[in-house]
Amino acid sequence: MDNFGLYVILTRPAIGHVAAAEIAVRRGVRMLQLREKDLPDGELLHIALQVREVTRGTATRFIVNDRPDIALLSDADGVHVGQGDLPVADVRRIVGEEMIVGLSTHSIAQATEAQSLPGVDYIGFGPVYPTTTKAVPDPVVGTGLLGEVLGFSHLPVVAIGGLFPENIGTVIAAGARNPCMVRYFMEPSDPAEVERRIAQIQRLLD
Ligand code: TZP
Ligand code: MG
Repeated sequence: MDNFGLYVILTRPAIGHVAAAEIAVRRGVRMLQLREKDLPDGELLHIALQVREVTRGTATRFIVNDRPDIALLSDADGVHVGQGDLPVADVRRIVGEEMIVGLSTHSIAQATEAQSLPGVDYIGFGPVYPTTTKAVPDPVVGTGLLGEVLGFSHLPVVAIGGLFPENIGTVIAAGARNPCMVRYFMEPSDPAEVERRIAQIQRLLD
């Protein structure tokens, strides 16, 4: 698939999932992931269905983290898995050929392996900088390794981890076209501020 620009992840948005999804759609965000690891399954599915309705028929593709079952049940556009989740080949057996499948990678070896894994549409690479969003983060990769991966990857690369306005310039300078920020977008309790922050980063990617 082609580069898609800013990748937004919904994790405990202070303004709520629906409001945050509505802003992403309004801003033309192309990739929107629901990533909630601590919710009961029924609640997760309920939110996924809501985000699906907000994004349906828009330019915003809806991706579910970790859970091919929830992705299928909510009619999502894709599913994103990590190194400790079901292998991509088995994810594909569940979701079929049409769904987008993303894979998190955290080292040159993993990013290299992902290039030749059938069924991977894009990769995540990080954490670029230290993050508190992940319970047990992998070692920081830094912009040096990110630049290497961007140099050889034929798949879009989502640069993630510890990105804020203060350091986003370093990943853009390394060649990143699809950065992702979780805390920066999810923490404001004012919807207008969330929208301002998304627009601010989008402008840097134009
Ligand atoms: N994968 C690698 S770092 C990360 C994930 C899901 C969390 C990034 O969150 P933040 O708040 O942008 O550092
Ligand atoms: Mg996962």
